[in-house]
Amino acid sequence: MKVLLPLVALTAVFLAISQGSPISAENEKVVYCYFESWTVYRPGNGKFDVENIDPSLCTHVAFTFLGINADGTLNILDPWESNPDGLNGFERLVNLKKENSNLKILASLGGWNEGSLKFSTVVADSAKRTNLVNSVISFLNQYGFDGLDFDWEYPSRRDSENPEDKDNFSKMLEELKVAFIPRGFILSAAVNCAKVNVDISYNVTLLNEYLDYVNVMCYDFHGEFDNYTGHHTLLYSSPIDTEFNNSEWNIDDGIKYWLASGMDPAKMNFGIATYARTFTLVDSTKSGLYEKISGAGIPGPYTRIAGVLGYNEICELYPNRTDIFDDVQMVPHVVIGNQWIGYDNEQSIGIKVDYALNKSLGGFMLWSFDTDDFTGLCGDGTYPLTRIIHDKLAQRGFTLKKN
Ligand SMILES: *[C@@H]1O[C@H](CO)[C@@H](O)[C@H](O)[C@H]1NC(C)=O
Ligand SMILES: *[C@@H]1O[C@H](CO)[C@@H](O)[C@H](O)[C@H]1NC(C)=O
Ligand SMILES: *[C@@H]1O[C@H](CO)[C@@H](O)[C@H](O)[C@H]1NC(C)=O
Ligand SMILES: *[C@@H]1O[C@H](CO)[C@@H](O)[C@H](O)[C@H]1NC(C)=O
Ligand SMILES: *[C@@H]1O[C@H](CO)[C@@H](O)[C@H](O)[C@H]1NC(C)=O
Ligand SMILES: CC(=O)N[C@H]1CO[C@H](CO)[C@@H](O)[C@@H]1O
Repeated sequence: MKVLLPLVALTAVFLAISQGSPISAENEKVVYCYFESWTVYRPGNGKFDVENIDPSLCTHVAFTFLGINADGTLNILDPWESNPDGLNGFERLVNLKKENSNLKILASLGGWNEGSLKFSTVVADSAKRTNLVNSVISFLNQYGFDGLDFDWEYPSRRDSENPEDKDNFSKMLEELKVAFIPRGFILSAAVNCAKVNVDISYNVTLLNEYLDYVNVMCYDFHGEFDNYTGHHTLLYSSPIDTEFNNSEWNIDDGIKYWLASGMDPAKMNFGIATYARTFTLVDSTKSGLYEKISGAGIPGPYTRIAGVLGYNEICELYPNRTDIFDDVQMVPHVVIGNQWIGYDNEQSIGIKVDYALNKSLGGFMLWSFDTDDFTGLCGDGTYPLTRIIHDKLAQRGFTLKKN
């Protein structure tokens, strides 16, 4: 297989496919759902498996995560969950297409735990890049997936501060795209939302050229990794953010910067979080923003990670909670004893959906639908948060993208 086409040929291929371009019609929107494969090991009501996915609620489902080996080949991180001699997760996932022929199934490579350095090493080396392209193509063909989602967190950051990551990542995506075009595979990436991080990690012009979608991770702005309370999905900054020199540390500034940098709005999926970031307050009577914390909030029964709670855990643990809605940041939090819980409810998701539609974005990404109330135990039906997206789309005259 010849991977490296000259640029002229690449341009010609792009022109040739512009007719069947993956970009949605104006009134069609994407709902791109991430499936966290490790949720099959969650206990009790939190256990989420492939069959819990409602394929009618998504246009795309991405399996998370595949890893990467030092030579650039793919690494199946949990062969027991994925393979036919175990739980056969890949095949069962692809079988969802039988229930919704419009559904596309992608495999997501990377994620937080895979780190940054391994990717930095692979994309810097032409032979390793070729290994990755070949390994991805053979994986997609073998399991019947429709494409790859590249989730490198993050080029030129964390355990790799190599400034060349950014350009090498573009090169990697170009080579994947060239190999994908004749095969009809989809190429997306999950990207950081924060304005100050965009130029460090991404050449937006080139990402816009090579990617079918960018899934903008509009979350994790604050968390127990700070030493104070803050909302992780704040849409806008409030005056106190300005006081703490965080006036551009919010979703709105990030989305506007992606757009100003040249990303086609039709390719952007606005990331909606169905989980909270939580804190333990030093003094439960001091529960505003930027108040002292002693650490992460207590873990939930299903996600079992300090500092995080799924919406399903919040609504089950605290059915009588009172949301405190910040009318400037446009997000709710609850305070229960010394626990400070910043999350999204039906109101704040509705506002975010309107925001994204007002900006003509191509659709929405969900991280993740296994922490929505997928069982409907909390009394608002199954997937109450995900359904807000669908209700809003219908109200405003949009339909789901036809793949
Ligand atoms: C992106 O890459 C192109 C082509 O290499 C280059 O001309 C441009 O300056 C780069 N932009 C940024 C912001 O790095
Ligand atoms: C914000 O930045 C200004 C100017 O650099 C500095 O004087 C001030 O201490 C900073 N405030 C906080 C809360 O960090
Ligand atoms: C957090 O840490 C910074 C730097 O050590 C300090 O200036 C600030 O006062 C701390 N904030 C809180 C709320 O404890
Ligand atoms: C929530 O309120 C209902 C109705 O008032 C009550 O029956 C229930 O015990 C409360 N649940 C909790 C966990 O406080
Ligand atoms: C979206 O646009 C409508 C109509 O202009 C406006 O009323 C609404 O406030 C906007 N919402 C957001 C979140 O931008
Ligand atoms: C294709 C490309 O841009 N390759 C560069 C990747 O990074 C290394 C250094 O880490 C450069 O030497 C390459 O030119």
